[in-house]
Amino acid sequence: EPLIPSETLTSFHNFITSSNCKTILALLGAGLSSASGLPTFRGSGGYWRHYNSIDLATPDAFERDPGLVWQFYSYRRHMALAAKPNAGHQALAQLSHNDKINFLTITQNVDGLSQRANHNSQKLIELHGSLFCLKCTNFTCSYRDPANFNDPLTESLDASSLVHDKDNLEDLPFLSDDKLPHCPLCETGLLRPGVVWFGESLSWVNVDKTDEFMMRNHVDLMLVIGTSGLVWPAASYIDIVKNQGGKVAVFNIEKDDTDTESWQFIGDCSKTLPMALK
Ligand code: BJW
Repeated sequence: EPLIPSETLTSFHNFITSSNCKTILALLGAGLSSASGLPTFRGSGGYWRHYNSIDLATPDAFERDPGLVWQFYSYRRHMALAAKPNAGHQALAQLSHNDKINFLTITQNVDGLSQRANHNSQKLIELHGSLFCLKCTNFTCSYRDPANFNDPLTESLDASSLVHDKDNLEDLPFLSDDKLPHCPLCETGLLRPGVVWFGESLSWVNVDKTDEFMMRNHVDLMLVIGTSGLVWPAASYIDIVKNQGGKVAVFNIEKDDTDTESWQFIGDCSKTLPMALK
């Protein structure tokens, strides 16, 4: 059990239940799903086999070796489908159904675990897309499948052989394009995961929805959950809230010594979130 000082819990409870706390924005990162067994991006868990996850999450990597990147994402789809939402996802989902609070969750996670915890879908933005969305890479084709849960996607992408073992230096099989999923609409384009890679634009619909929420409401409280806060523009929302005088509560397994937050809940957020939101 994480040890949260009782003053922290009390002052947080007092604020969140007060009439000064009408609007809450939550920003989620990989740390929230780590208690569900899914690896984070940075730190010791950030490797898939001997590849750095960050290096595989780029358009360059896909262009260079789509078979390798597809094997990485097939493994991630398989793992996410096998994982279960944890008590942290559930506590947030519960908050999302509280009609007395103006609430929005921006998740950077692509694993679908918030949805499966029954988070209010009107109040959930998947800023970095979804593992279960497929898009055609052909610029002239608009094909998009927002919810494809097939596992495996093709015979060659059977994830049961794609283990997460950072010491595994054994080469993966090279997969030529004909072994990878193709677009059913244009029939020529390779499909790709519908996630946002580095250097790519986020969906304007998602960015606009977030901006609108922040413009229309004064965010009284922001919950920053299991994220390193390094990736833009997700991280910029924290500064916007701070600059507007909103309070920030950070839920992270690591202590932030440069802390200027209103509250810091140090520990596994699948435990600290339910304690704080109880
Ligand atoms: C626990 C825990 C437990 C562990 N309990 N805690 C301006 C300034 C600087 C840079 C840029 C800039 N503009 C653009 C850039 C470039 C780039 C960027 O931000 N680079 C920085 C790294 C410097 N940004 C982009 O390229 C973005 N695109 C863009 O800006 O386009 C312009 C545009 C903007 C707006 C509209 C239109 C156009 C795109 C960024 C896409 C990021 N994509 C990825 C991959 C997604 C697909 C996939 O999943 O494979 O998203 S990268 C990766 O990082 C993934 C994550 O969502 C994201 C954030 O990581 P996260 O979630 O924070 O995870 P970790 O591992 O970093 O941290 C885990 C945390 O949890 C740690 O703190 C742990 O301590 C903690 N933890 N266990 C509580 N149990």
